[in-house]
Amino acid sequence: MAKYPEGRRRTVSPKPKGKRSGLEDPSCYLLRTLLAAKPDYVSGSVLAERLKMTRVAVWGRIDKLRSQGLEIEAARNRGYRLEAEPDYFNSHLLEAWLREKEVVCPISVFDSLDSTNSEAERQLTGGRKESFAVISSSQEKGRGRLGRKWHSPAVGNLYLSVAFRPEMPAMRLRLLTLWLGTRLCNHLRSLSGIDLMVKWPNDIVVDGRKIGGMLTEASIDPECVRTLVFGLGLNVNAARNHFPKALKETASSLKSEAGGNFRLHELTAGIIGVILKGYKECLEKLDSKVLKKSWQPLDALAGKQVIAQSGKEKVKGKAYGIDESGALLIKLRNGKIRSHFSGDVTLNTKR
Ligand code: BT5
Repeated sequence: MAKYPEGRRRTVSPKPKGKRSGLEDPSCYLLRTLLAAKPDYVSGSVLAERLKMTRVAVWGRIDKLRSQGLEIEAARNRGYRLEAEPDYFNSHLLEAWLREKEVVCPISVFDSLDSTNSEAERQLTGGRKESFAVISSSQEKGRGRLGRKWHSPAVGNLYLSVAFRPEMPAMRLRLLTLWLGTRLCNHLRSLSGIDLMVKWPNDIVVDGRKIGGMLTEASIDPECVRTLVFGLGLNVNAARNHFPKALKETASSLKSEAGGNFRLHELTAGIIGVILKGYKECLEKLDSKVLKKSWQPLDALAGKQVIAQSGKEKVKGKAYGIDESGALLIKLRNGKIRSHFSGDVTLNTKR
């Protein structure tokens, strides 16, 4: 449970951002009102007036939200206050945070799925047209690249996919993952204070431990990207003992690094905003020089001895940043620079 700070008494409750549209679910508006007042209480009569319902109906809504895991305190003569949010996704609270942050994106929220990327693909195949996001509190078949698994237990982590129909040249795909990697890394650095870095091509790491992984999947026809699913797995509130033995030394979470829980819904709404903005930038105006410049200060491999593997080919040398196509540059012993376009890179510790 991520707690909200303690409150005090205030007579006028601030209103949530923006007007309430007819389409907004009353529970979402109720939560937005509590969030806007944070850390103070909002009286039952103010809620009743704003939601245009009776105090008894407000109480009924609050009770339902409580049964979904939200800790809403009721105090005599003060009203209601959101105390804490659960470590699994609640669609009303996520919607409330998206609206608070003015992020517009339809979202499907699940307790459990095979894979959020697979669900996004199914919805695209089913004809869904506009961009949308899929979130699940856990995944049974979370996947990484090259048929690898993404460990996805229900422990307050983020498993997210955002689907687009971009009509963009296939060449831009590699740039998109790298660009979103830098945008997400910078965003998470500023809100967590952790020195996160990007590891080519799709990892978010700290001191060599992996905190997040990105998986971009697309249908291409023949030069143009038709549908695109950007998947992000981010270890948010997982504790060390939530990782299997094989990942204990190589994986970490925001919570383990920062030493405290993160509010999953607020964090997720911000991340979706960053992905939508970064995607638009990539589609409309991303210049590869700008990408190189953003990548450089975050590059976890820069100047390190690495082994890059693509299929059967192995290349050893010093990582030298990325080129304008997004390929990893490796300086060989003989001084020549090689571009590495796909596959894996590991640190070469035996030299
Ligand atoms: C990735 O693949 O890093 C991309 C992972 C993308 C996962 C998201 S979750 C939402 C969406 N839906 C999906 O089904 N997938 C996406 P790759 O570079 O291949 O790295 C996979 C490797 O990371 C594994 O072989 C493990 O070594 C390691 N790993 C697996 N789970 C991990 C975790 N939770 N934290 C840290 N490392 C992990």
